[in-house]
Amino acid sequence: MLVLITGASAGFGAATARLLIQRGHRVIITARRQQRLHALQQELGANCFALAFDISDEQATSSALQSLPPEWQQIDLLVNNAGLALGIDAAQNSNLADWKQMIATNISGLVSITHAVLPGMVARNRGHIINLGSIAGDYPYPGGNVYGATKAFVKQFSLNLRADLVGTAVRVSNVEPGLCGGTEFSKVRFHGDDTKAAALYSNVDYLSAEDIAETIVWIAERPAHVNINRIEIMPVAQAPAGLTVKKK
Ligand code: 8X3
Repeated sequence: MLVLITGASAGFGAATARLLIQRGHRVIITARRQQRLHALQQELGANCFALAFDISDEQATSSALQSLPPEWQQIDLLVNNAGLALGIDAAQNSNLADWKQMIATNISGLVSITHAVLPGMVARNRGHIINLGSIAGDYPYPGGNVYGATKAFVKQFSLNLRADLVGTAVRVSNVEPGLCGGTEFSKVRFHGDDTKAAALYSNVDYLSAEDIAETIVWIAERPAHVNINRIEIMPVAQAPAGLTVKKK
């Protein structure tokens, strides 16, 4: 299987690349950070190809895909992992630039690369798109505002793709992780404030990037007639939030 993973320089993306390579697949790793990608490519060897571009830049995405050598072009699995949360303040205190950046990456970037890769999958009648959603797209929580809304988009986009692709062999899945630690996600969300990140993640048995990588690979390796539409995964220590009532 030839796989393209976005946001592969760290976290879920890098863990998924490692596991897929171990299992004998070929993997194109993509991200903005060229040096990090290069180091991972060196670690993973000849079955790994590094392609650096910014997924929020539509032109850069298109040029990068077109620059792939012919033997790396027929992508069987697209893992739309690139995405970020920025801030956890109430909407009224949030930064508009953060909101726009989440929309640019989590929605526009994901949509652009999907639009570029999908026609080839349909023409070959072979392919799978695995999107990284979030439980934040299923359940509201304070400070989840635009981040959760971008992930709700990803969930519905995934299901709508299924509607359009029925009758083809192309599969679409949405992976919806809950609290996951040990990745750069929290550092980015809190703009590098490790104290705030530690307050949320300390003393919790959170999910690891490897837990999510295993789920992605399991979904990809189901028999060709099986489509996992969406899968929601939380650490045992987390539960869907209850509704809030503010007493007078
Ligand atoms: C991130 C999961 O629990 O921080 O997508 O919203 S959570």
